[in-house]
Amino acid sequence: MNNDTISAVATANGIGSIAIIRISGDRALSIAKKITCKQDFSPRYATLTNIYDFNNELIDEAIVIYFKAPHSFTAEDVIEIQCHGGFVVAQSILRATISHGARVAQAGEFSKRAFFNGRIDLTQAEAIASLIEAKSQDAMKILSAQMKGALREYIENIRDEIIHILAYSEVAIDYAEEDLPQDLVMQIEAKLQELKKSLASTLLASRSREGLIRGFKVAIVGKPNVGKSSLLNAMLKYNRAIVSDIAGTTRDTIEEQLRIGTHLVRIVDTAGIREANDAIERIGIERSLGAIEDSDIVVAIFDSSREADEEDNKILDLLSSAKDKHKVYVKNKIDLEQKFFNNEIVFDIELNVRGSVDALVLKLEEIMNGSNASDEIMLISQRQIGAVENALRCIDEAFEPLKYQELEIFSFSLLEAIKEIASITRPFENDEMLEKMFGSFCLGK
Ligand SMILES: Nc1nc2c(ncn2[C@@H]2O[C@H](COP(=O)(O)OP(=O)(O)O)[C@@H](O)[C@H]2O)c(=O)[nH]1
Ligand SMILES: [Mg+2]
Repeated sequence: MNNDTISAVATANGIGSIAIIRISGDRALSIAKKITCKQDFSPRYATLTNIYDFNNELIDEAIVIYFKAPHSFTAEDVIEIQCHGGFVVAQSILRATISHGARVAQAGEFSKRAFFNGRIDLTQAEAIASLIEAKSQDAMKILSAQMKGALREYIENIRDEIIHILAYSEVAIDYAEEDLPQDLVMQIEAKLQELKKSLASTLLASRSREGLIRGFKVAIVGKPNVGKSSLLNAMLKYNRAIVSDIAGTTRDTIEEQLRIGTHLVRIVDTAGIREANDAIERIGIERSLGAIEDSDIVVAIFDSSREADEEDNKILDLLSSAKDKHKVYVKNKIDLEQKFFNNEIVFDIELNVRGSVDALVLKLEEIMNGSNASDEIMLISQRQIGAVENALRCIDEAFEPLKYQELEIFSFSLLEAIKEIASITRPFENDEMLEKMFGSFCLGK
């Protein structure tokens, strides 16, 4: 049990009608009594009470709720104070709790205590952290299911299945003269294939739905003067970027946020990609290439009023090397005389940016919705993805020794796979990783 008591303002820093201060630890209740001058609090009851500072001067009238250990988020004694919002009140109450012996919590420290006290596992902690930053309703659905333990259940189920197989192998090793019966070997092999398939499809689904969690990023790319900035402006419905017929007008990337359907999307207008002599333009072009790299969806625009040339082909090459991105090919300026012919391109959308861009917006929405596959199990962090990749490798390595009945090696590979899988929910020992993970949390969460 941690014997120091932590305190933090749990709500965002800004103007709002209420703010919440959270205190957790052995002294939470006694601090609450001191700052309210109350004799006691009943667990789970909301009490309207005055709050006083260290010199007994009134700070605010607030609601205090006592969550008695272990029935609280951290499994410790927790006090929540709902006071008036704004910049001053919550900070004054925080100071009062500190003057009575609490210490200011570090980022993520409440969640960290919840983890160490066994209230939540790491998938749940990560889901809470991501839920706070969720960019779409679909993301919210997945994350709230994971907060309730959906991913943990899936992962623990896989872990148990491997442990089960390991048990057979260990028994056979103990009775060294005997090989595993052939039909059992086949059953184990089939089971391992099944687990492998399940993990691989979760991995694939998670990768293609990455944008769902952190928000989709759309990069608009193309040669200079094809209408990229005009498209950004049309989507935003105001003139954000400078549009001109001078090639090379947009020299830097411009990023804006936009709501499409239920998604909050970051959309990036880029400098036109061409061979440039100008140093600044070249830097802009480098950034355009970076924007493709960072994006989930690339919108590639071509100007249909000009003849196709070598530079269009270069852009096509560039796009074909960006393999794991969704790509949308747009033919622009269809209001002008058509001179662009290139058999390699199958256009998804044809438009005149000065008219309506609704068709493109619909197409983007379709792609983003399509990323929301039916099953809701999804790995939501690089940490989780890395562990599943490692586990898959260990499972792969297990097939060969199984075939030749080298059971010690087989067991070793399974054990490694189990460790990797277990690390997703509750690693055995890895303080450094935990510090890093919880450090990225917000205060008071
Ligand atoms: N007629 C016509 N002109 C367009 C269309 N889209 C863009 N333009 C014009 O093409 C020029 C270049 O547009 P801009 O958006 O700056 O291109 P960017 O360099 O790709 O960002 C400007 O003069 C625009 O007004 C279109 O669909 N039809
Ligand atoms: Mg531009």
